[in-house]
Amino acid sequence: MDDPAVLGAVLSRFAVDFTDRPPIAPFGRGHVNGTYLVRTDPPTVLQRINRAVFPRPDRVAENVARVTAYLKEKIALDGGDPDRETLTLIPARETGLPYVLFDGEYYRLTGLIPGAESRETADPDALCRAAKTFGVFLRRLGGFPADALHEVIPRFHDTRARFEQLKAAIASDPCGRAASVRREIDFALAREEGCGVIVDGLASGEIPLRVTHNDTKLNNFLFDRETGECIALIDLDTVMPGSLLYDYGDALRFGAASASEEEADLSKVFFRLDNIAAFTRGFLETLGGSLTPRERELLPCSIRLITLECGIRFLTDYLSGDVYFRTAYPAHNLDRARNQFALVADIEPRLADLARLTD
Ligand code: GN1
Ligand code: MG
Repeated sequence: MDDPAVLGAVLSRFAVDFTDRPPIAPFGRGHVNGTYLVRTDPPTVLQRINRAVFPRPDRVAENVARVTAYLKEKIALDGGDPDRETLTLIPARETGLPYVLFDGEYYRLTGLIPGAESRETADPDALCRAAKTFGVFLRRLGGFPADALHEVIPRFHDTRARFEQLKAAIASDPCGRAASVRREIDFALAREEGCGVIVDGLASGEIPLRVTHNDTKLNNFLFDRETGECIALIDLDTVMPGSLLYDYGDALRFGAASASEEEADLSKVFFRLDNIAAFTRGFLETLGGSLTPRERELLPCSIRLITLECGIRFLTDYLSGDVYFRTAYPAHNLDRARNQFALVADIEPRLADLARLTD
């Protein structure tokens, strides 16, 4: 946890009123930023943006400010509730900027959406609702000018580049861990062929470049605690031009898994086809009409590809000494990589079945 005195001082720089200094406690399950729930009235969420992951946190905050302003207009036009269906950034009191720079670190404050919860697992109905929220999110961003966005992490979902980063980590092996994870390395390297299918499609124009979310794991969706309705897709740090295939696949990588990304008992880790089917139904209902034939064709492969990519990123970070994802124990990233590779192995023989869902 960050120093509470620092967090308190940071909080006082945002345009939020409180009398007694409100309690601040760790919040959520993100692997990257420091996230805190602040008991202001109404409650807010304070985040320290991870500088190692985002070299220009000011640009991350600017992107989020632009995207949320745009979404709020669209939500209002749709007759929705702009305070509930996307994030609301609270500006800094003096500068009006969507972040506070304090002692070299960047912080931002957002309103907590009332009555909402995030989930680590979901049943098919909830996934279908999440898919519709995702489809509406992409549709609302359909006219957003892509050149108004900073590319906060270049080549974020470029699976070929992720393989190169893995190979570099194997070659430099800074922690001497490579020899002990030969099996996982071999699993990944055996799957390099074809890993550029989405990036190549983007380059050739067969797959349209859209403004996408890029981190659609289930716990970035908010559900109404009472009704179970899916309200919003949050964590907008990585909204950048990309392919919706990575978003579709990533939502299922996490949401259709039988167990969490943190599960180390691999006998519990597999894909639930009912979850994949339900999400796909909601997704196609909302967005199906705007997919190109190539996008539709690649939907099943995208689940496998993003899961492989995520496993590769965890393995690369394990080899590199756990410098990117927050870890709770020494083999944490290795366990996460094994978990993702178990999902890949599970889905590979079932890709033909999945093709039937998207025909
Ligand atoms: C990170 O920060 P968080 O937990 O929302 C990562 C995603 C990974 C995810 C794996 C900026 O997301 O790309 O899929 O962990 N975000 C970044 O859980 O790298
Ligand atoms: Mg994120």
